[in-house]
Formats: sequence, structure tokens, C-alpha cells
Amino acid sequence: MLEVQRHSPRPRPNGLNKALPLVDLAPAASDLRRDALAGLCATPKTLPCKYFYDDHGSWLFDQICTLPEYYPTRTELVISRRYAAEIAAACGPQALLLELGSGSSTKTRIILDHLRAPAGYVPVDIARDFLRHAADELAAAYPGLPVVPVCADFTQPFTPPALAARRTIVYFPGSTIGNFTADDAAELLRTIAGLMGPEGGLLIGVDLRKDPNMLVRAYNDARGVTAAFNLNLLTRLNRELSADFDLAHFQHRATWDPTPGRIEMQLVSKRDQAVHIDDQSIEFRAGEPIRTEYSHKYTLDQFASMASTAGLAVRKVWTDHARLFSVQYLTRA
Ligand code: AVJ
Repeated sequence: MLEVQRHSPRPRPNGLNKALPLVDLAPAASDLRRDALAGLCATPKTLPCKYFYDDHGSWLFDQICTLPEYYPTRTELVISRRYAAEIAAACGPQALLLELGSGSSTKTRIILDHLRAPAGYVPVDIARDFLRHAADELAAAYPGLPVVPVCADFTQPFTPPALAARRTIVYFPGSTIGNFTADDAAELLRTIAGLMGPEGGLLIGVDLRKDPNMLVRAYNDARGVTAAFNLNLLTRLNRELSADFDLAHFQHRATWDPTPGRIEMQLVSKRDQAVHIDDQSIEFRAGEPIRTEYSHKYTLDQFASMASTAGLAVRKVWTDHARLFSVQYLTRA
């Protein structure tokens, strides 16, 4: 147990706070091979969206966040800045912030700037080098704050490092919860309730239902950055699994499915073709898709009722004027 009580910043002698050594619980390379083969041999074909986030994919995602069509990131930033004091008050003093899918930790800074005497920051991400860099940058900006990066797939059970704190606040921004089906999302919320402990809280970003045209544009940007992000998954399989996807023969597609209320991203085969991984030949018909991502959009009521099935209660909801996006604080019911 690392004993840390931070009531005032304690800069290091050289003035530069460093992230503590990265805790490496990264999935084995064999997981990618197993999951990719299982998904590509299934009907319909799928690939798990968590594999978007190699280092280049994490960088591409940051580019998406700056696109004019991609409203979620900037809207969540506006909400977080506007209500930072209320959000920090809900989280309480001496909290440990445990962030799932921390990426470049941009939104985190707004929260950390307002938290009273935060006990530490544990960013959890699947992209190791990207995480290490983001954790070092953040640690340098917050002298005296213990920063312990954990490279892990948070959809699998993992034990976060134990840091002394009044309570744990799980921070899950970006509406990453939307990438899970309703059943998987409820299960993940139960796991999060466990990570929080009885005294803790969940600070989560949840994207809301809106005009489908706005949604479809957000996932089909004019500059093709989302297309590049989607296709990078095939580049990754080529590099890490020695697959032979020809990127010119697959096309990005994103559609809105109103009944489950979600965007579905696909990579569509432009022609009849075969792709090889190991000794397996994977056949595609012209027009056949690989489903790569769901992004569910919830009403406030839908999200609250899903959370309640996981034993969590919504205590606070902050939104923007147009009600595009929400930031919510939950505790155990
Ligand atoms: C990971 C939830 C922030 O679903 O909107 C962005 C990923 N995919 N554009 C989302 C994503 C395509 C994204 N989040």
C-alpha cells in the first residue's frame, strides 16, 4: 500500500513529477489472434472495437475528437468546464481518480484542476506507449500527484493498484459505455461498482439520443478520419497477425439503427475476396460487412434504468443547452 495523503503539492527537487512505473496487465498478443479469428469466422463477421486502440489508432481517435462533425468530445469538455466546481464537489475531497480508457487524459485535467486534494490518478488504457506518454505528461503538470498508469483491457477483470484515499471515483468519460451492448454495459457497470467500493462514485460521460443525421455525420466525417480509424484495424491485423487485408478493397460505413438506438460501424468488402490469417482463409462476398463498433445513444431515463439494474443510482446529471451529451455522477443505490 502506497501511503499518500496530499493536502498541498509537493514538487520533486527537480520540479518534475514523473508517473510511477507502469503496471503492465496488457492482454497477450494471442488474445488479438483468438478474438480476430473468432470474429471473422462468425456470421455476421465482427471485430472487437477495443483493438482500434493501438498507438496509431489512439492518435487517430484524438484527431476524430477535433473534427467539426464529432460533437461528443467538445460538448463533454464544455459541460465539464462549466460545471467543474459542482462535479468536483460531488466527487469529494481526497479521492483517487481511476480512469477507464484514459487515452490522452485531456478531460481529466479539468476534473483534477477542481478536485480538493486528490489522492492520486490511475489511468487505465490498452495502448501501452500512448498511455505511458500521457501519464508522464499529466504527472509533470500535477506536481505531487501520484500517477500510476495501468496498461490493461478494462473489459477483463483486473486489480488496480492500492493507493490510500478517502474514496475511489471511477472516471469513464467519452461515452465509451456506448460501445457495449446493453447486457455488456450493465455487466461493466456492475464491475465498476466493485472498483468504486461502497463509498466511491462513478463519473461517466453518456452520449444522448438526437437527430440521426447529426449522428451519421459524426461517424462519417468529410475528411475521412473516421474511415482511416476504422481501416487502421485491418492495418493492425496485417502487422500483428501477418494477415493480408488489401485496404483498397474495404470501405468504411456507419449507419444509425433506430431500434437499439445505436450507430453501427462496418468495414464493407468491395468485392468477392479471400483474406488469410495463419492457415485460415476467410471468404468475403461483395458488399459483405465486418461489424467493428456499436455506439449506443441513450435517453437519460434509459441510462438510469440500466444503471439501476447494476445497483447504481444516478445522483447528478449535467448537460449542455442542446442536450447532446451528459456527464453523470452515480453511487451505489
Ligand atoms: C470511444 C466512445 C468515444 O463511440 O463515439 C469515434 C469511438 N468511433 N468515432 C464513439 C469512435 C468512431 C467513440 N468512443
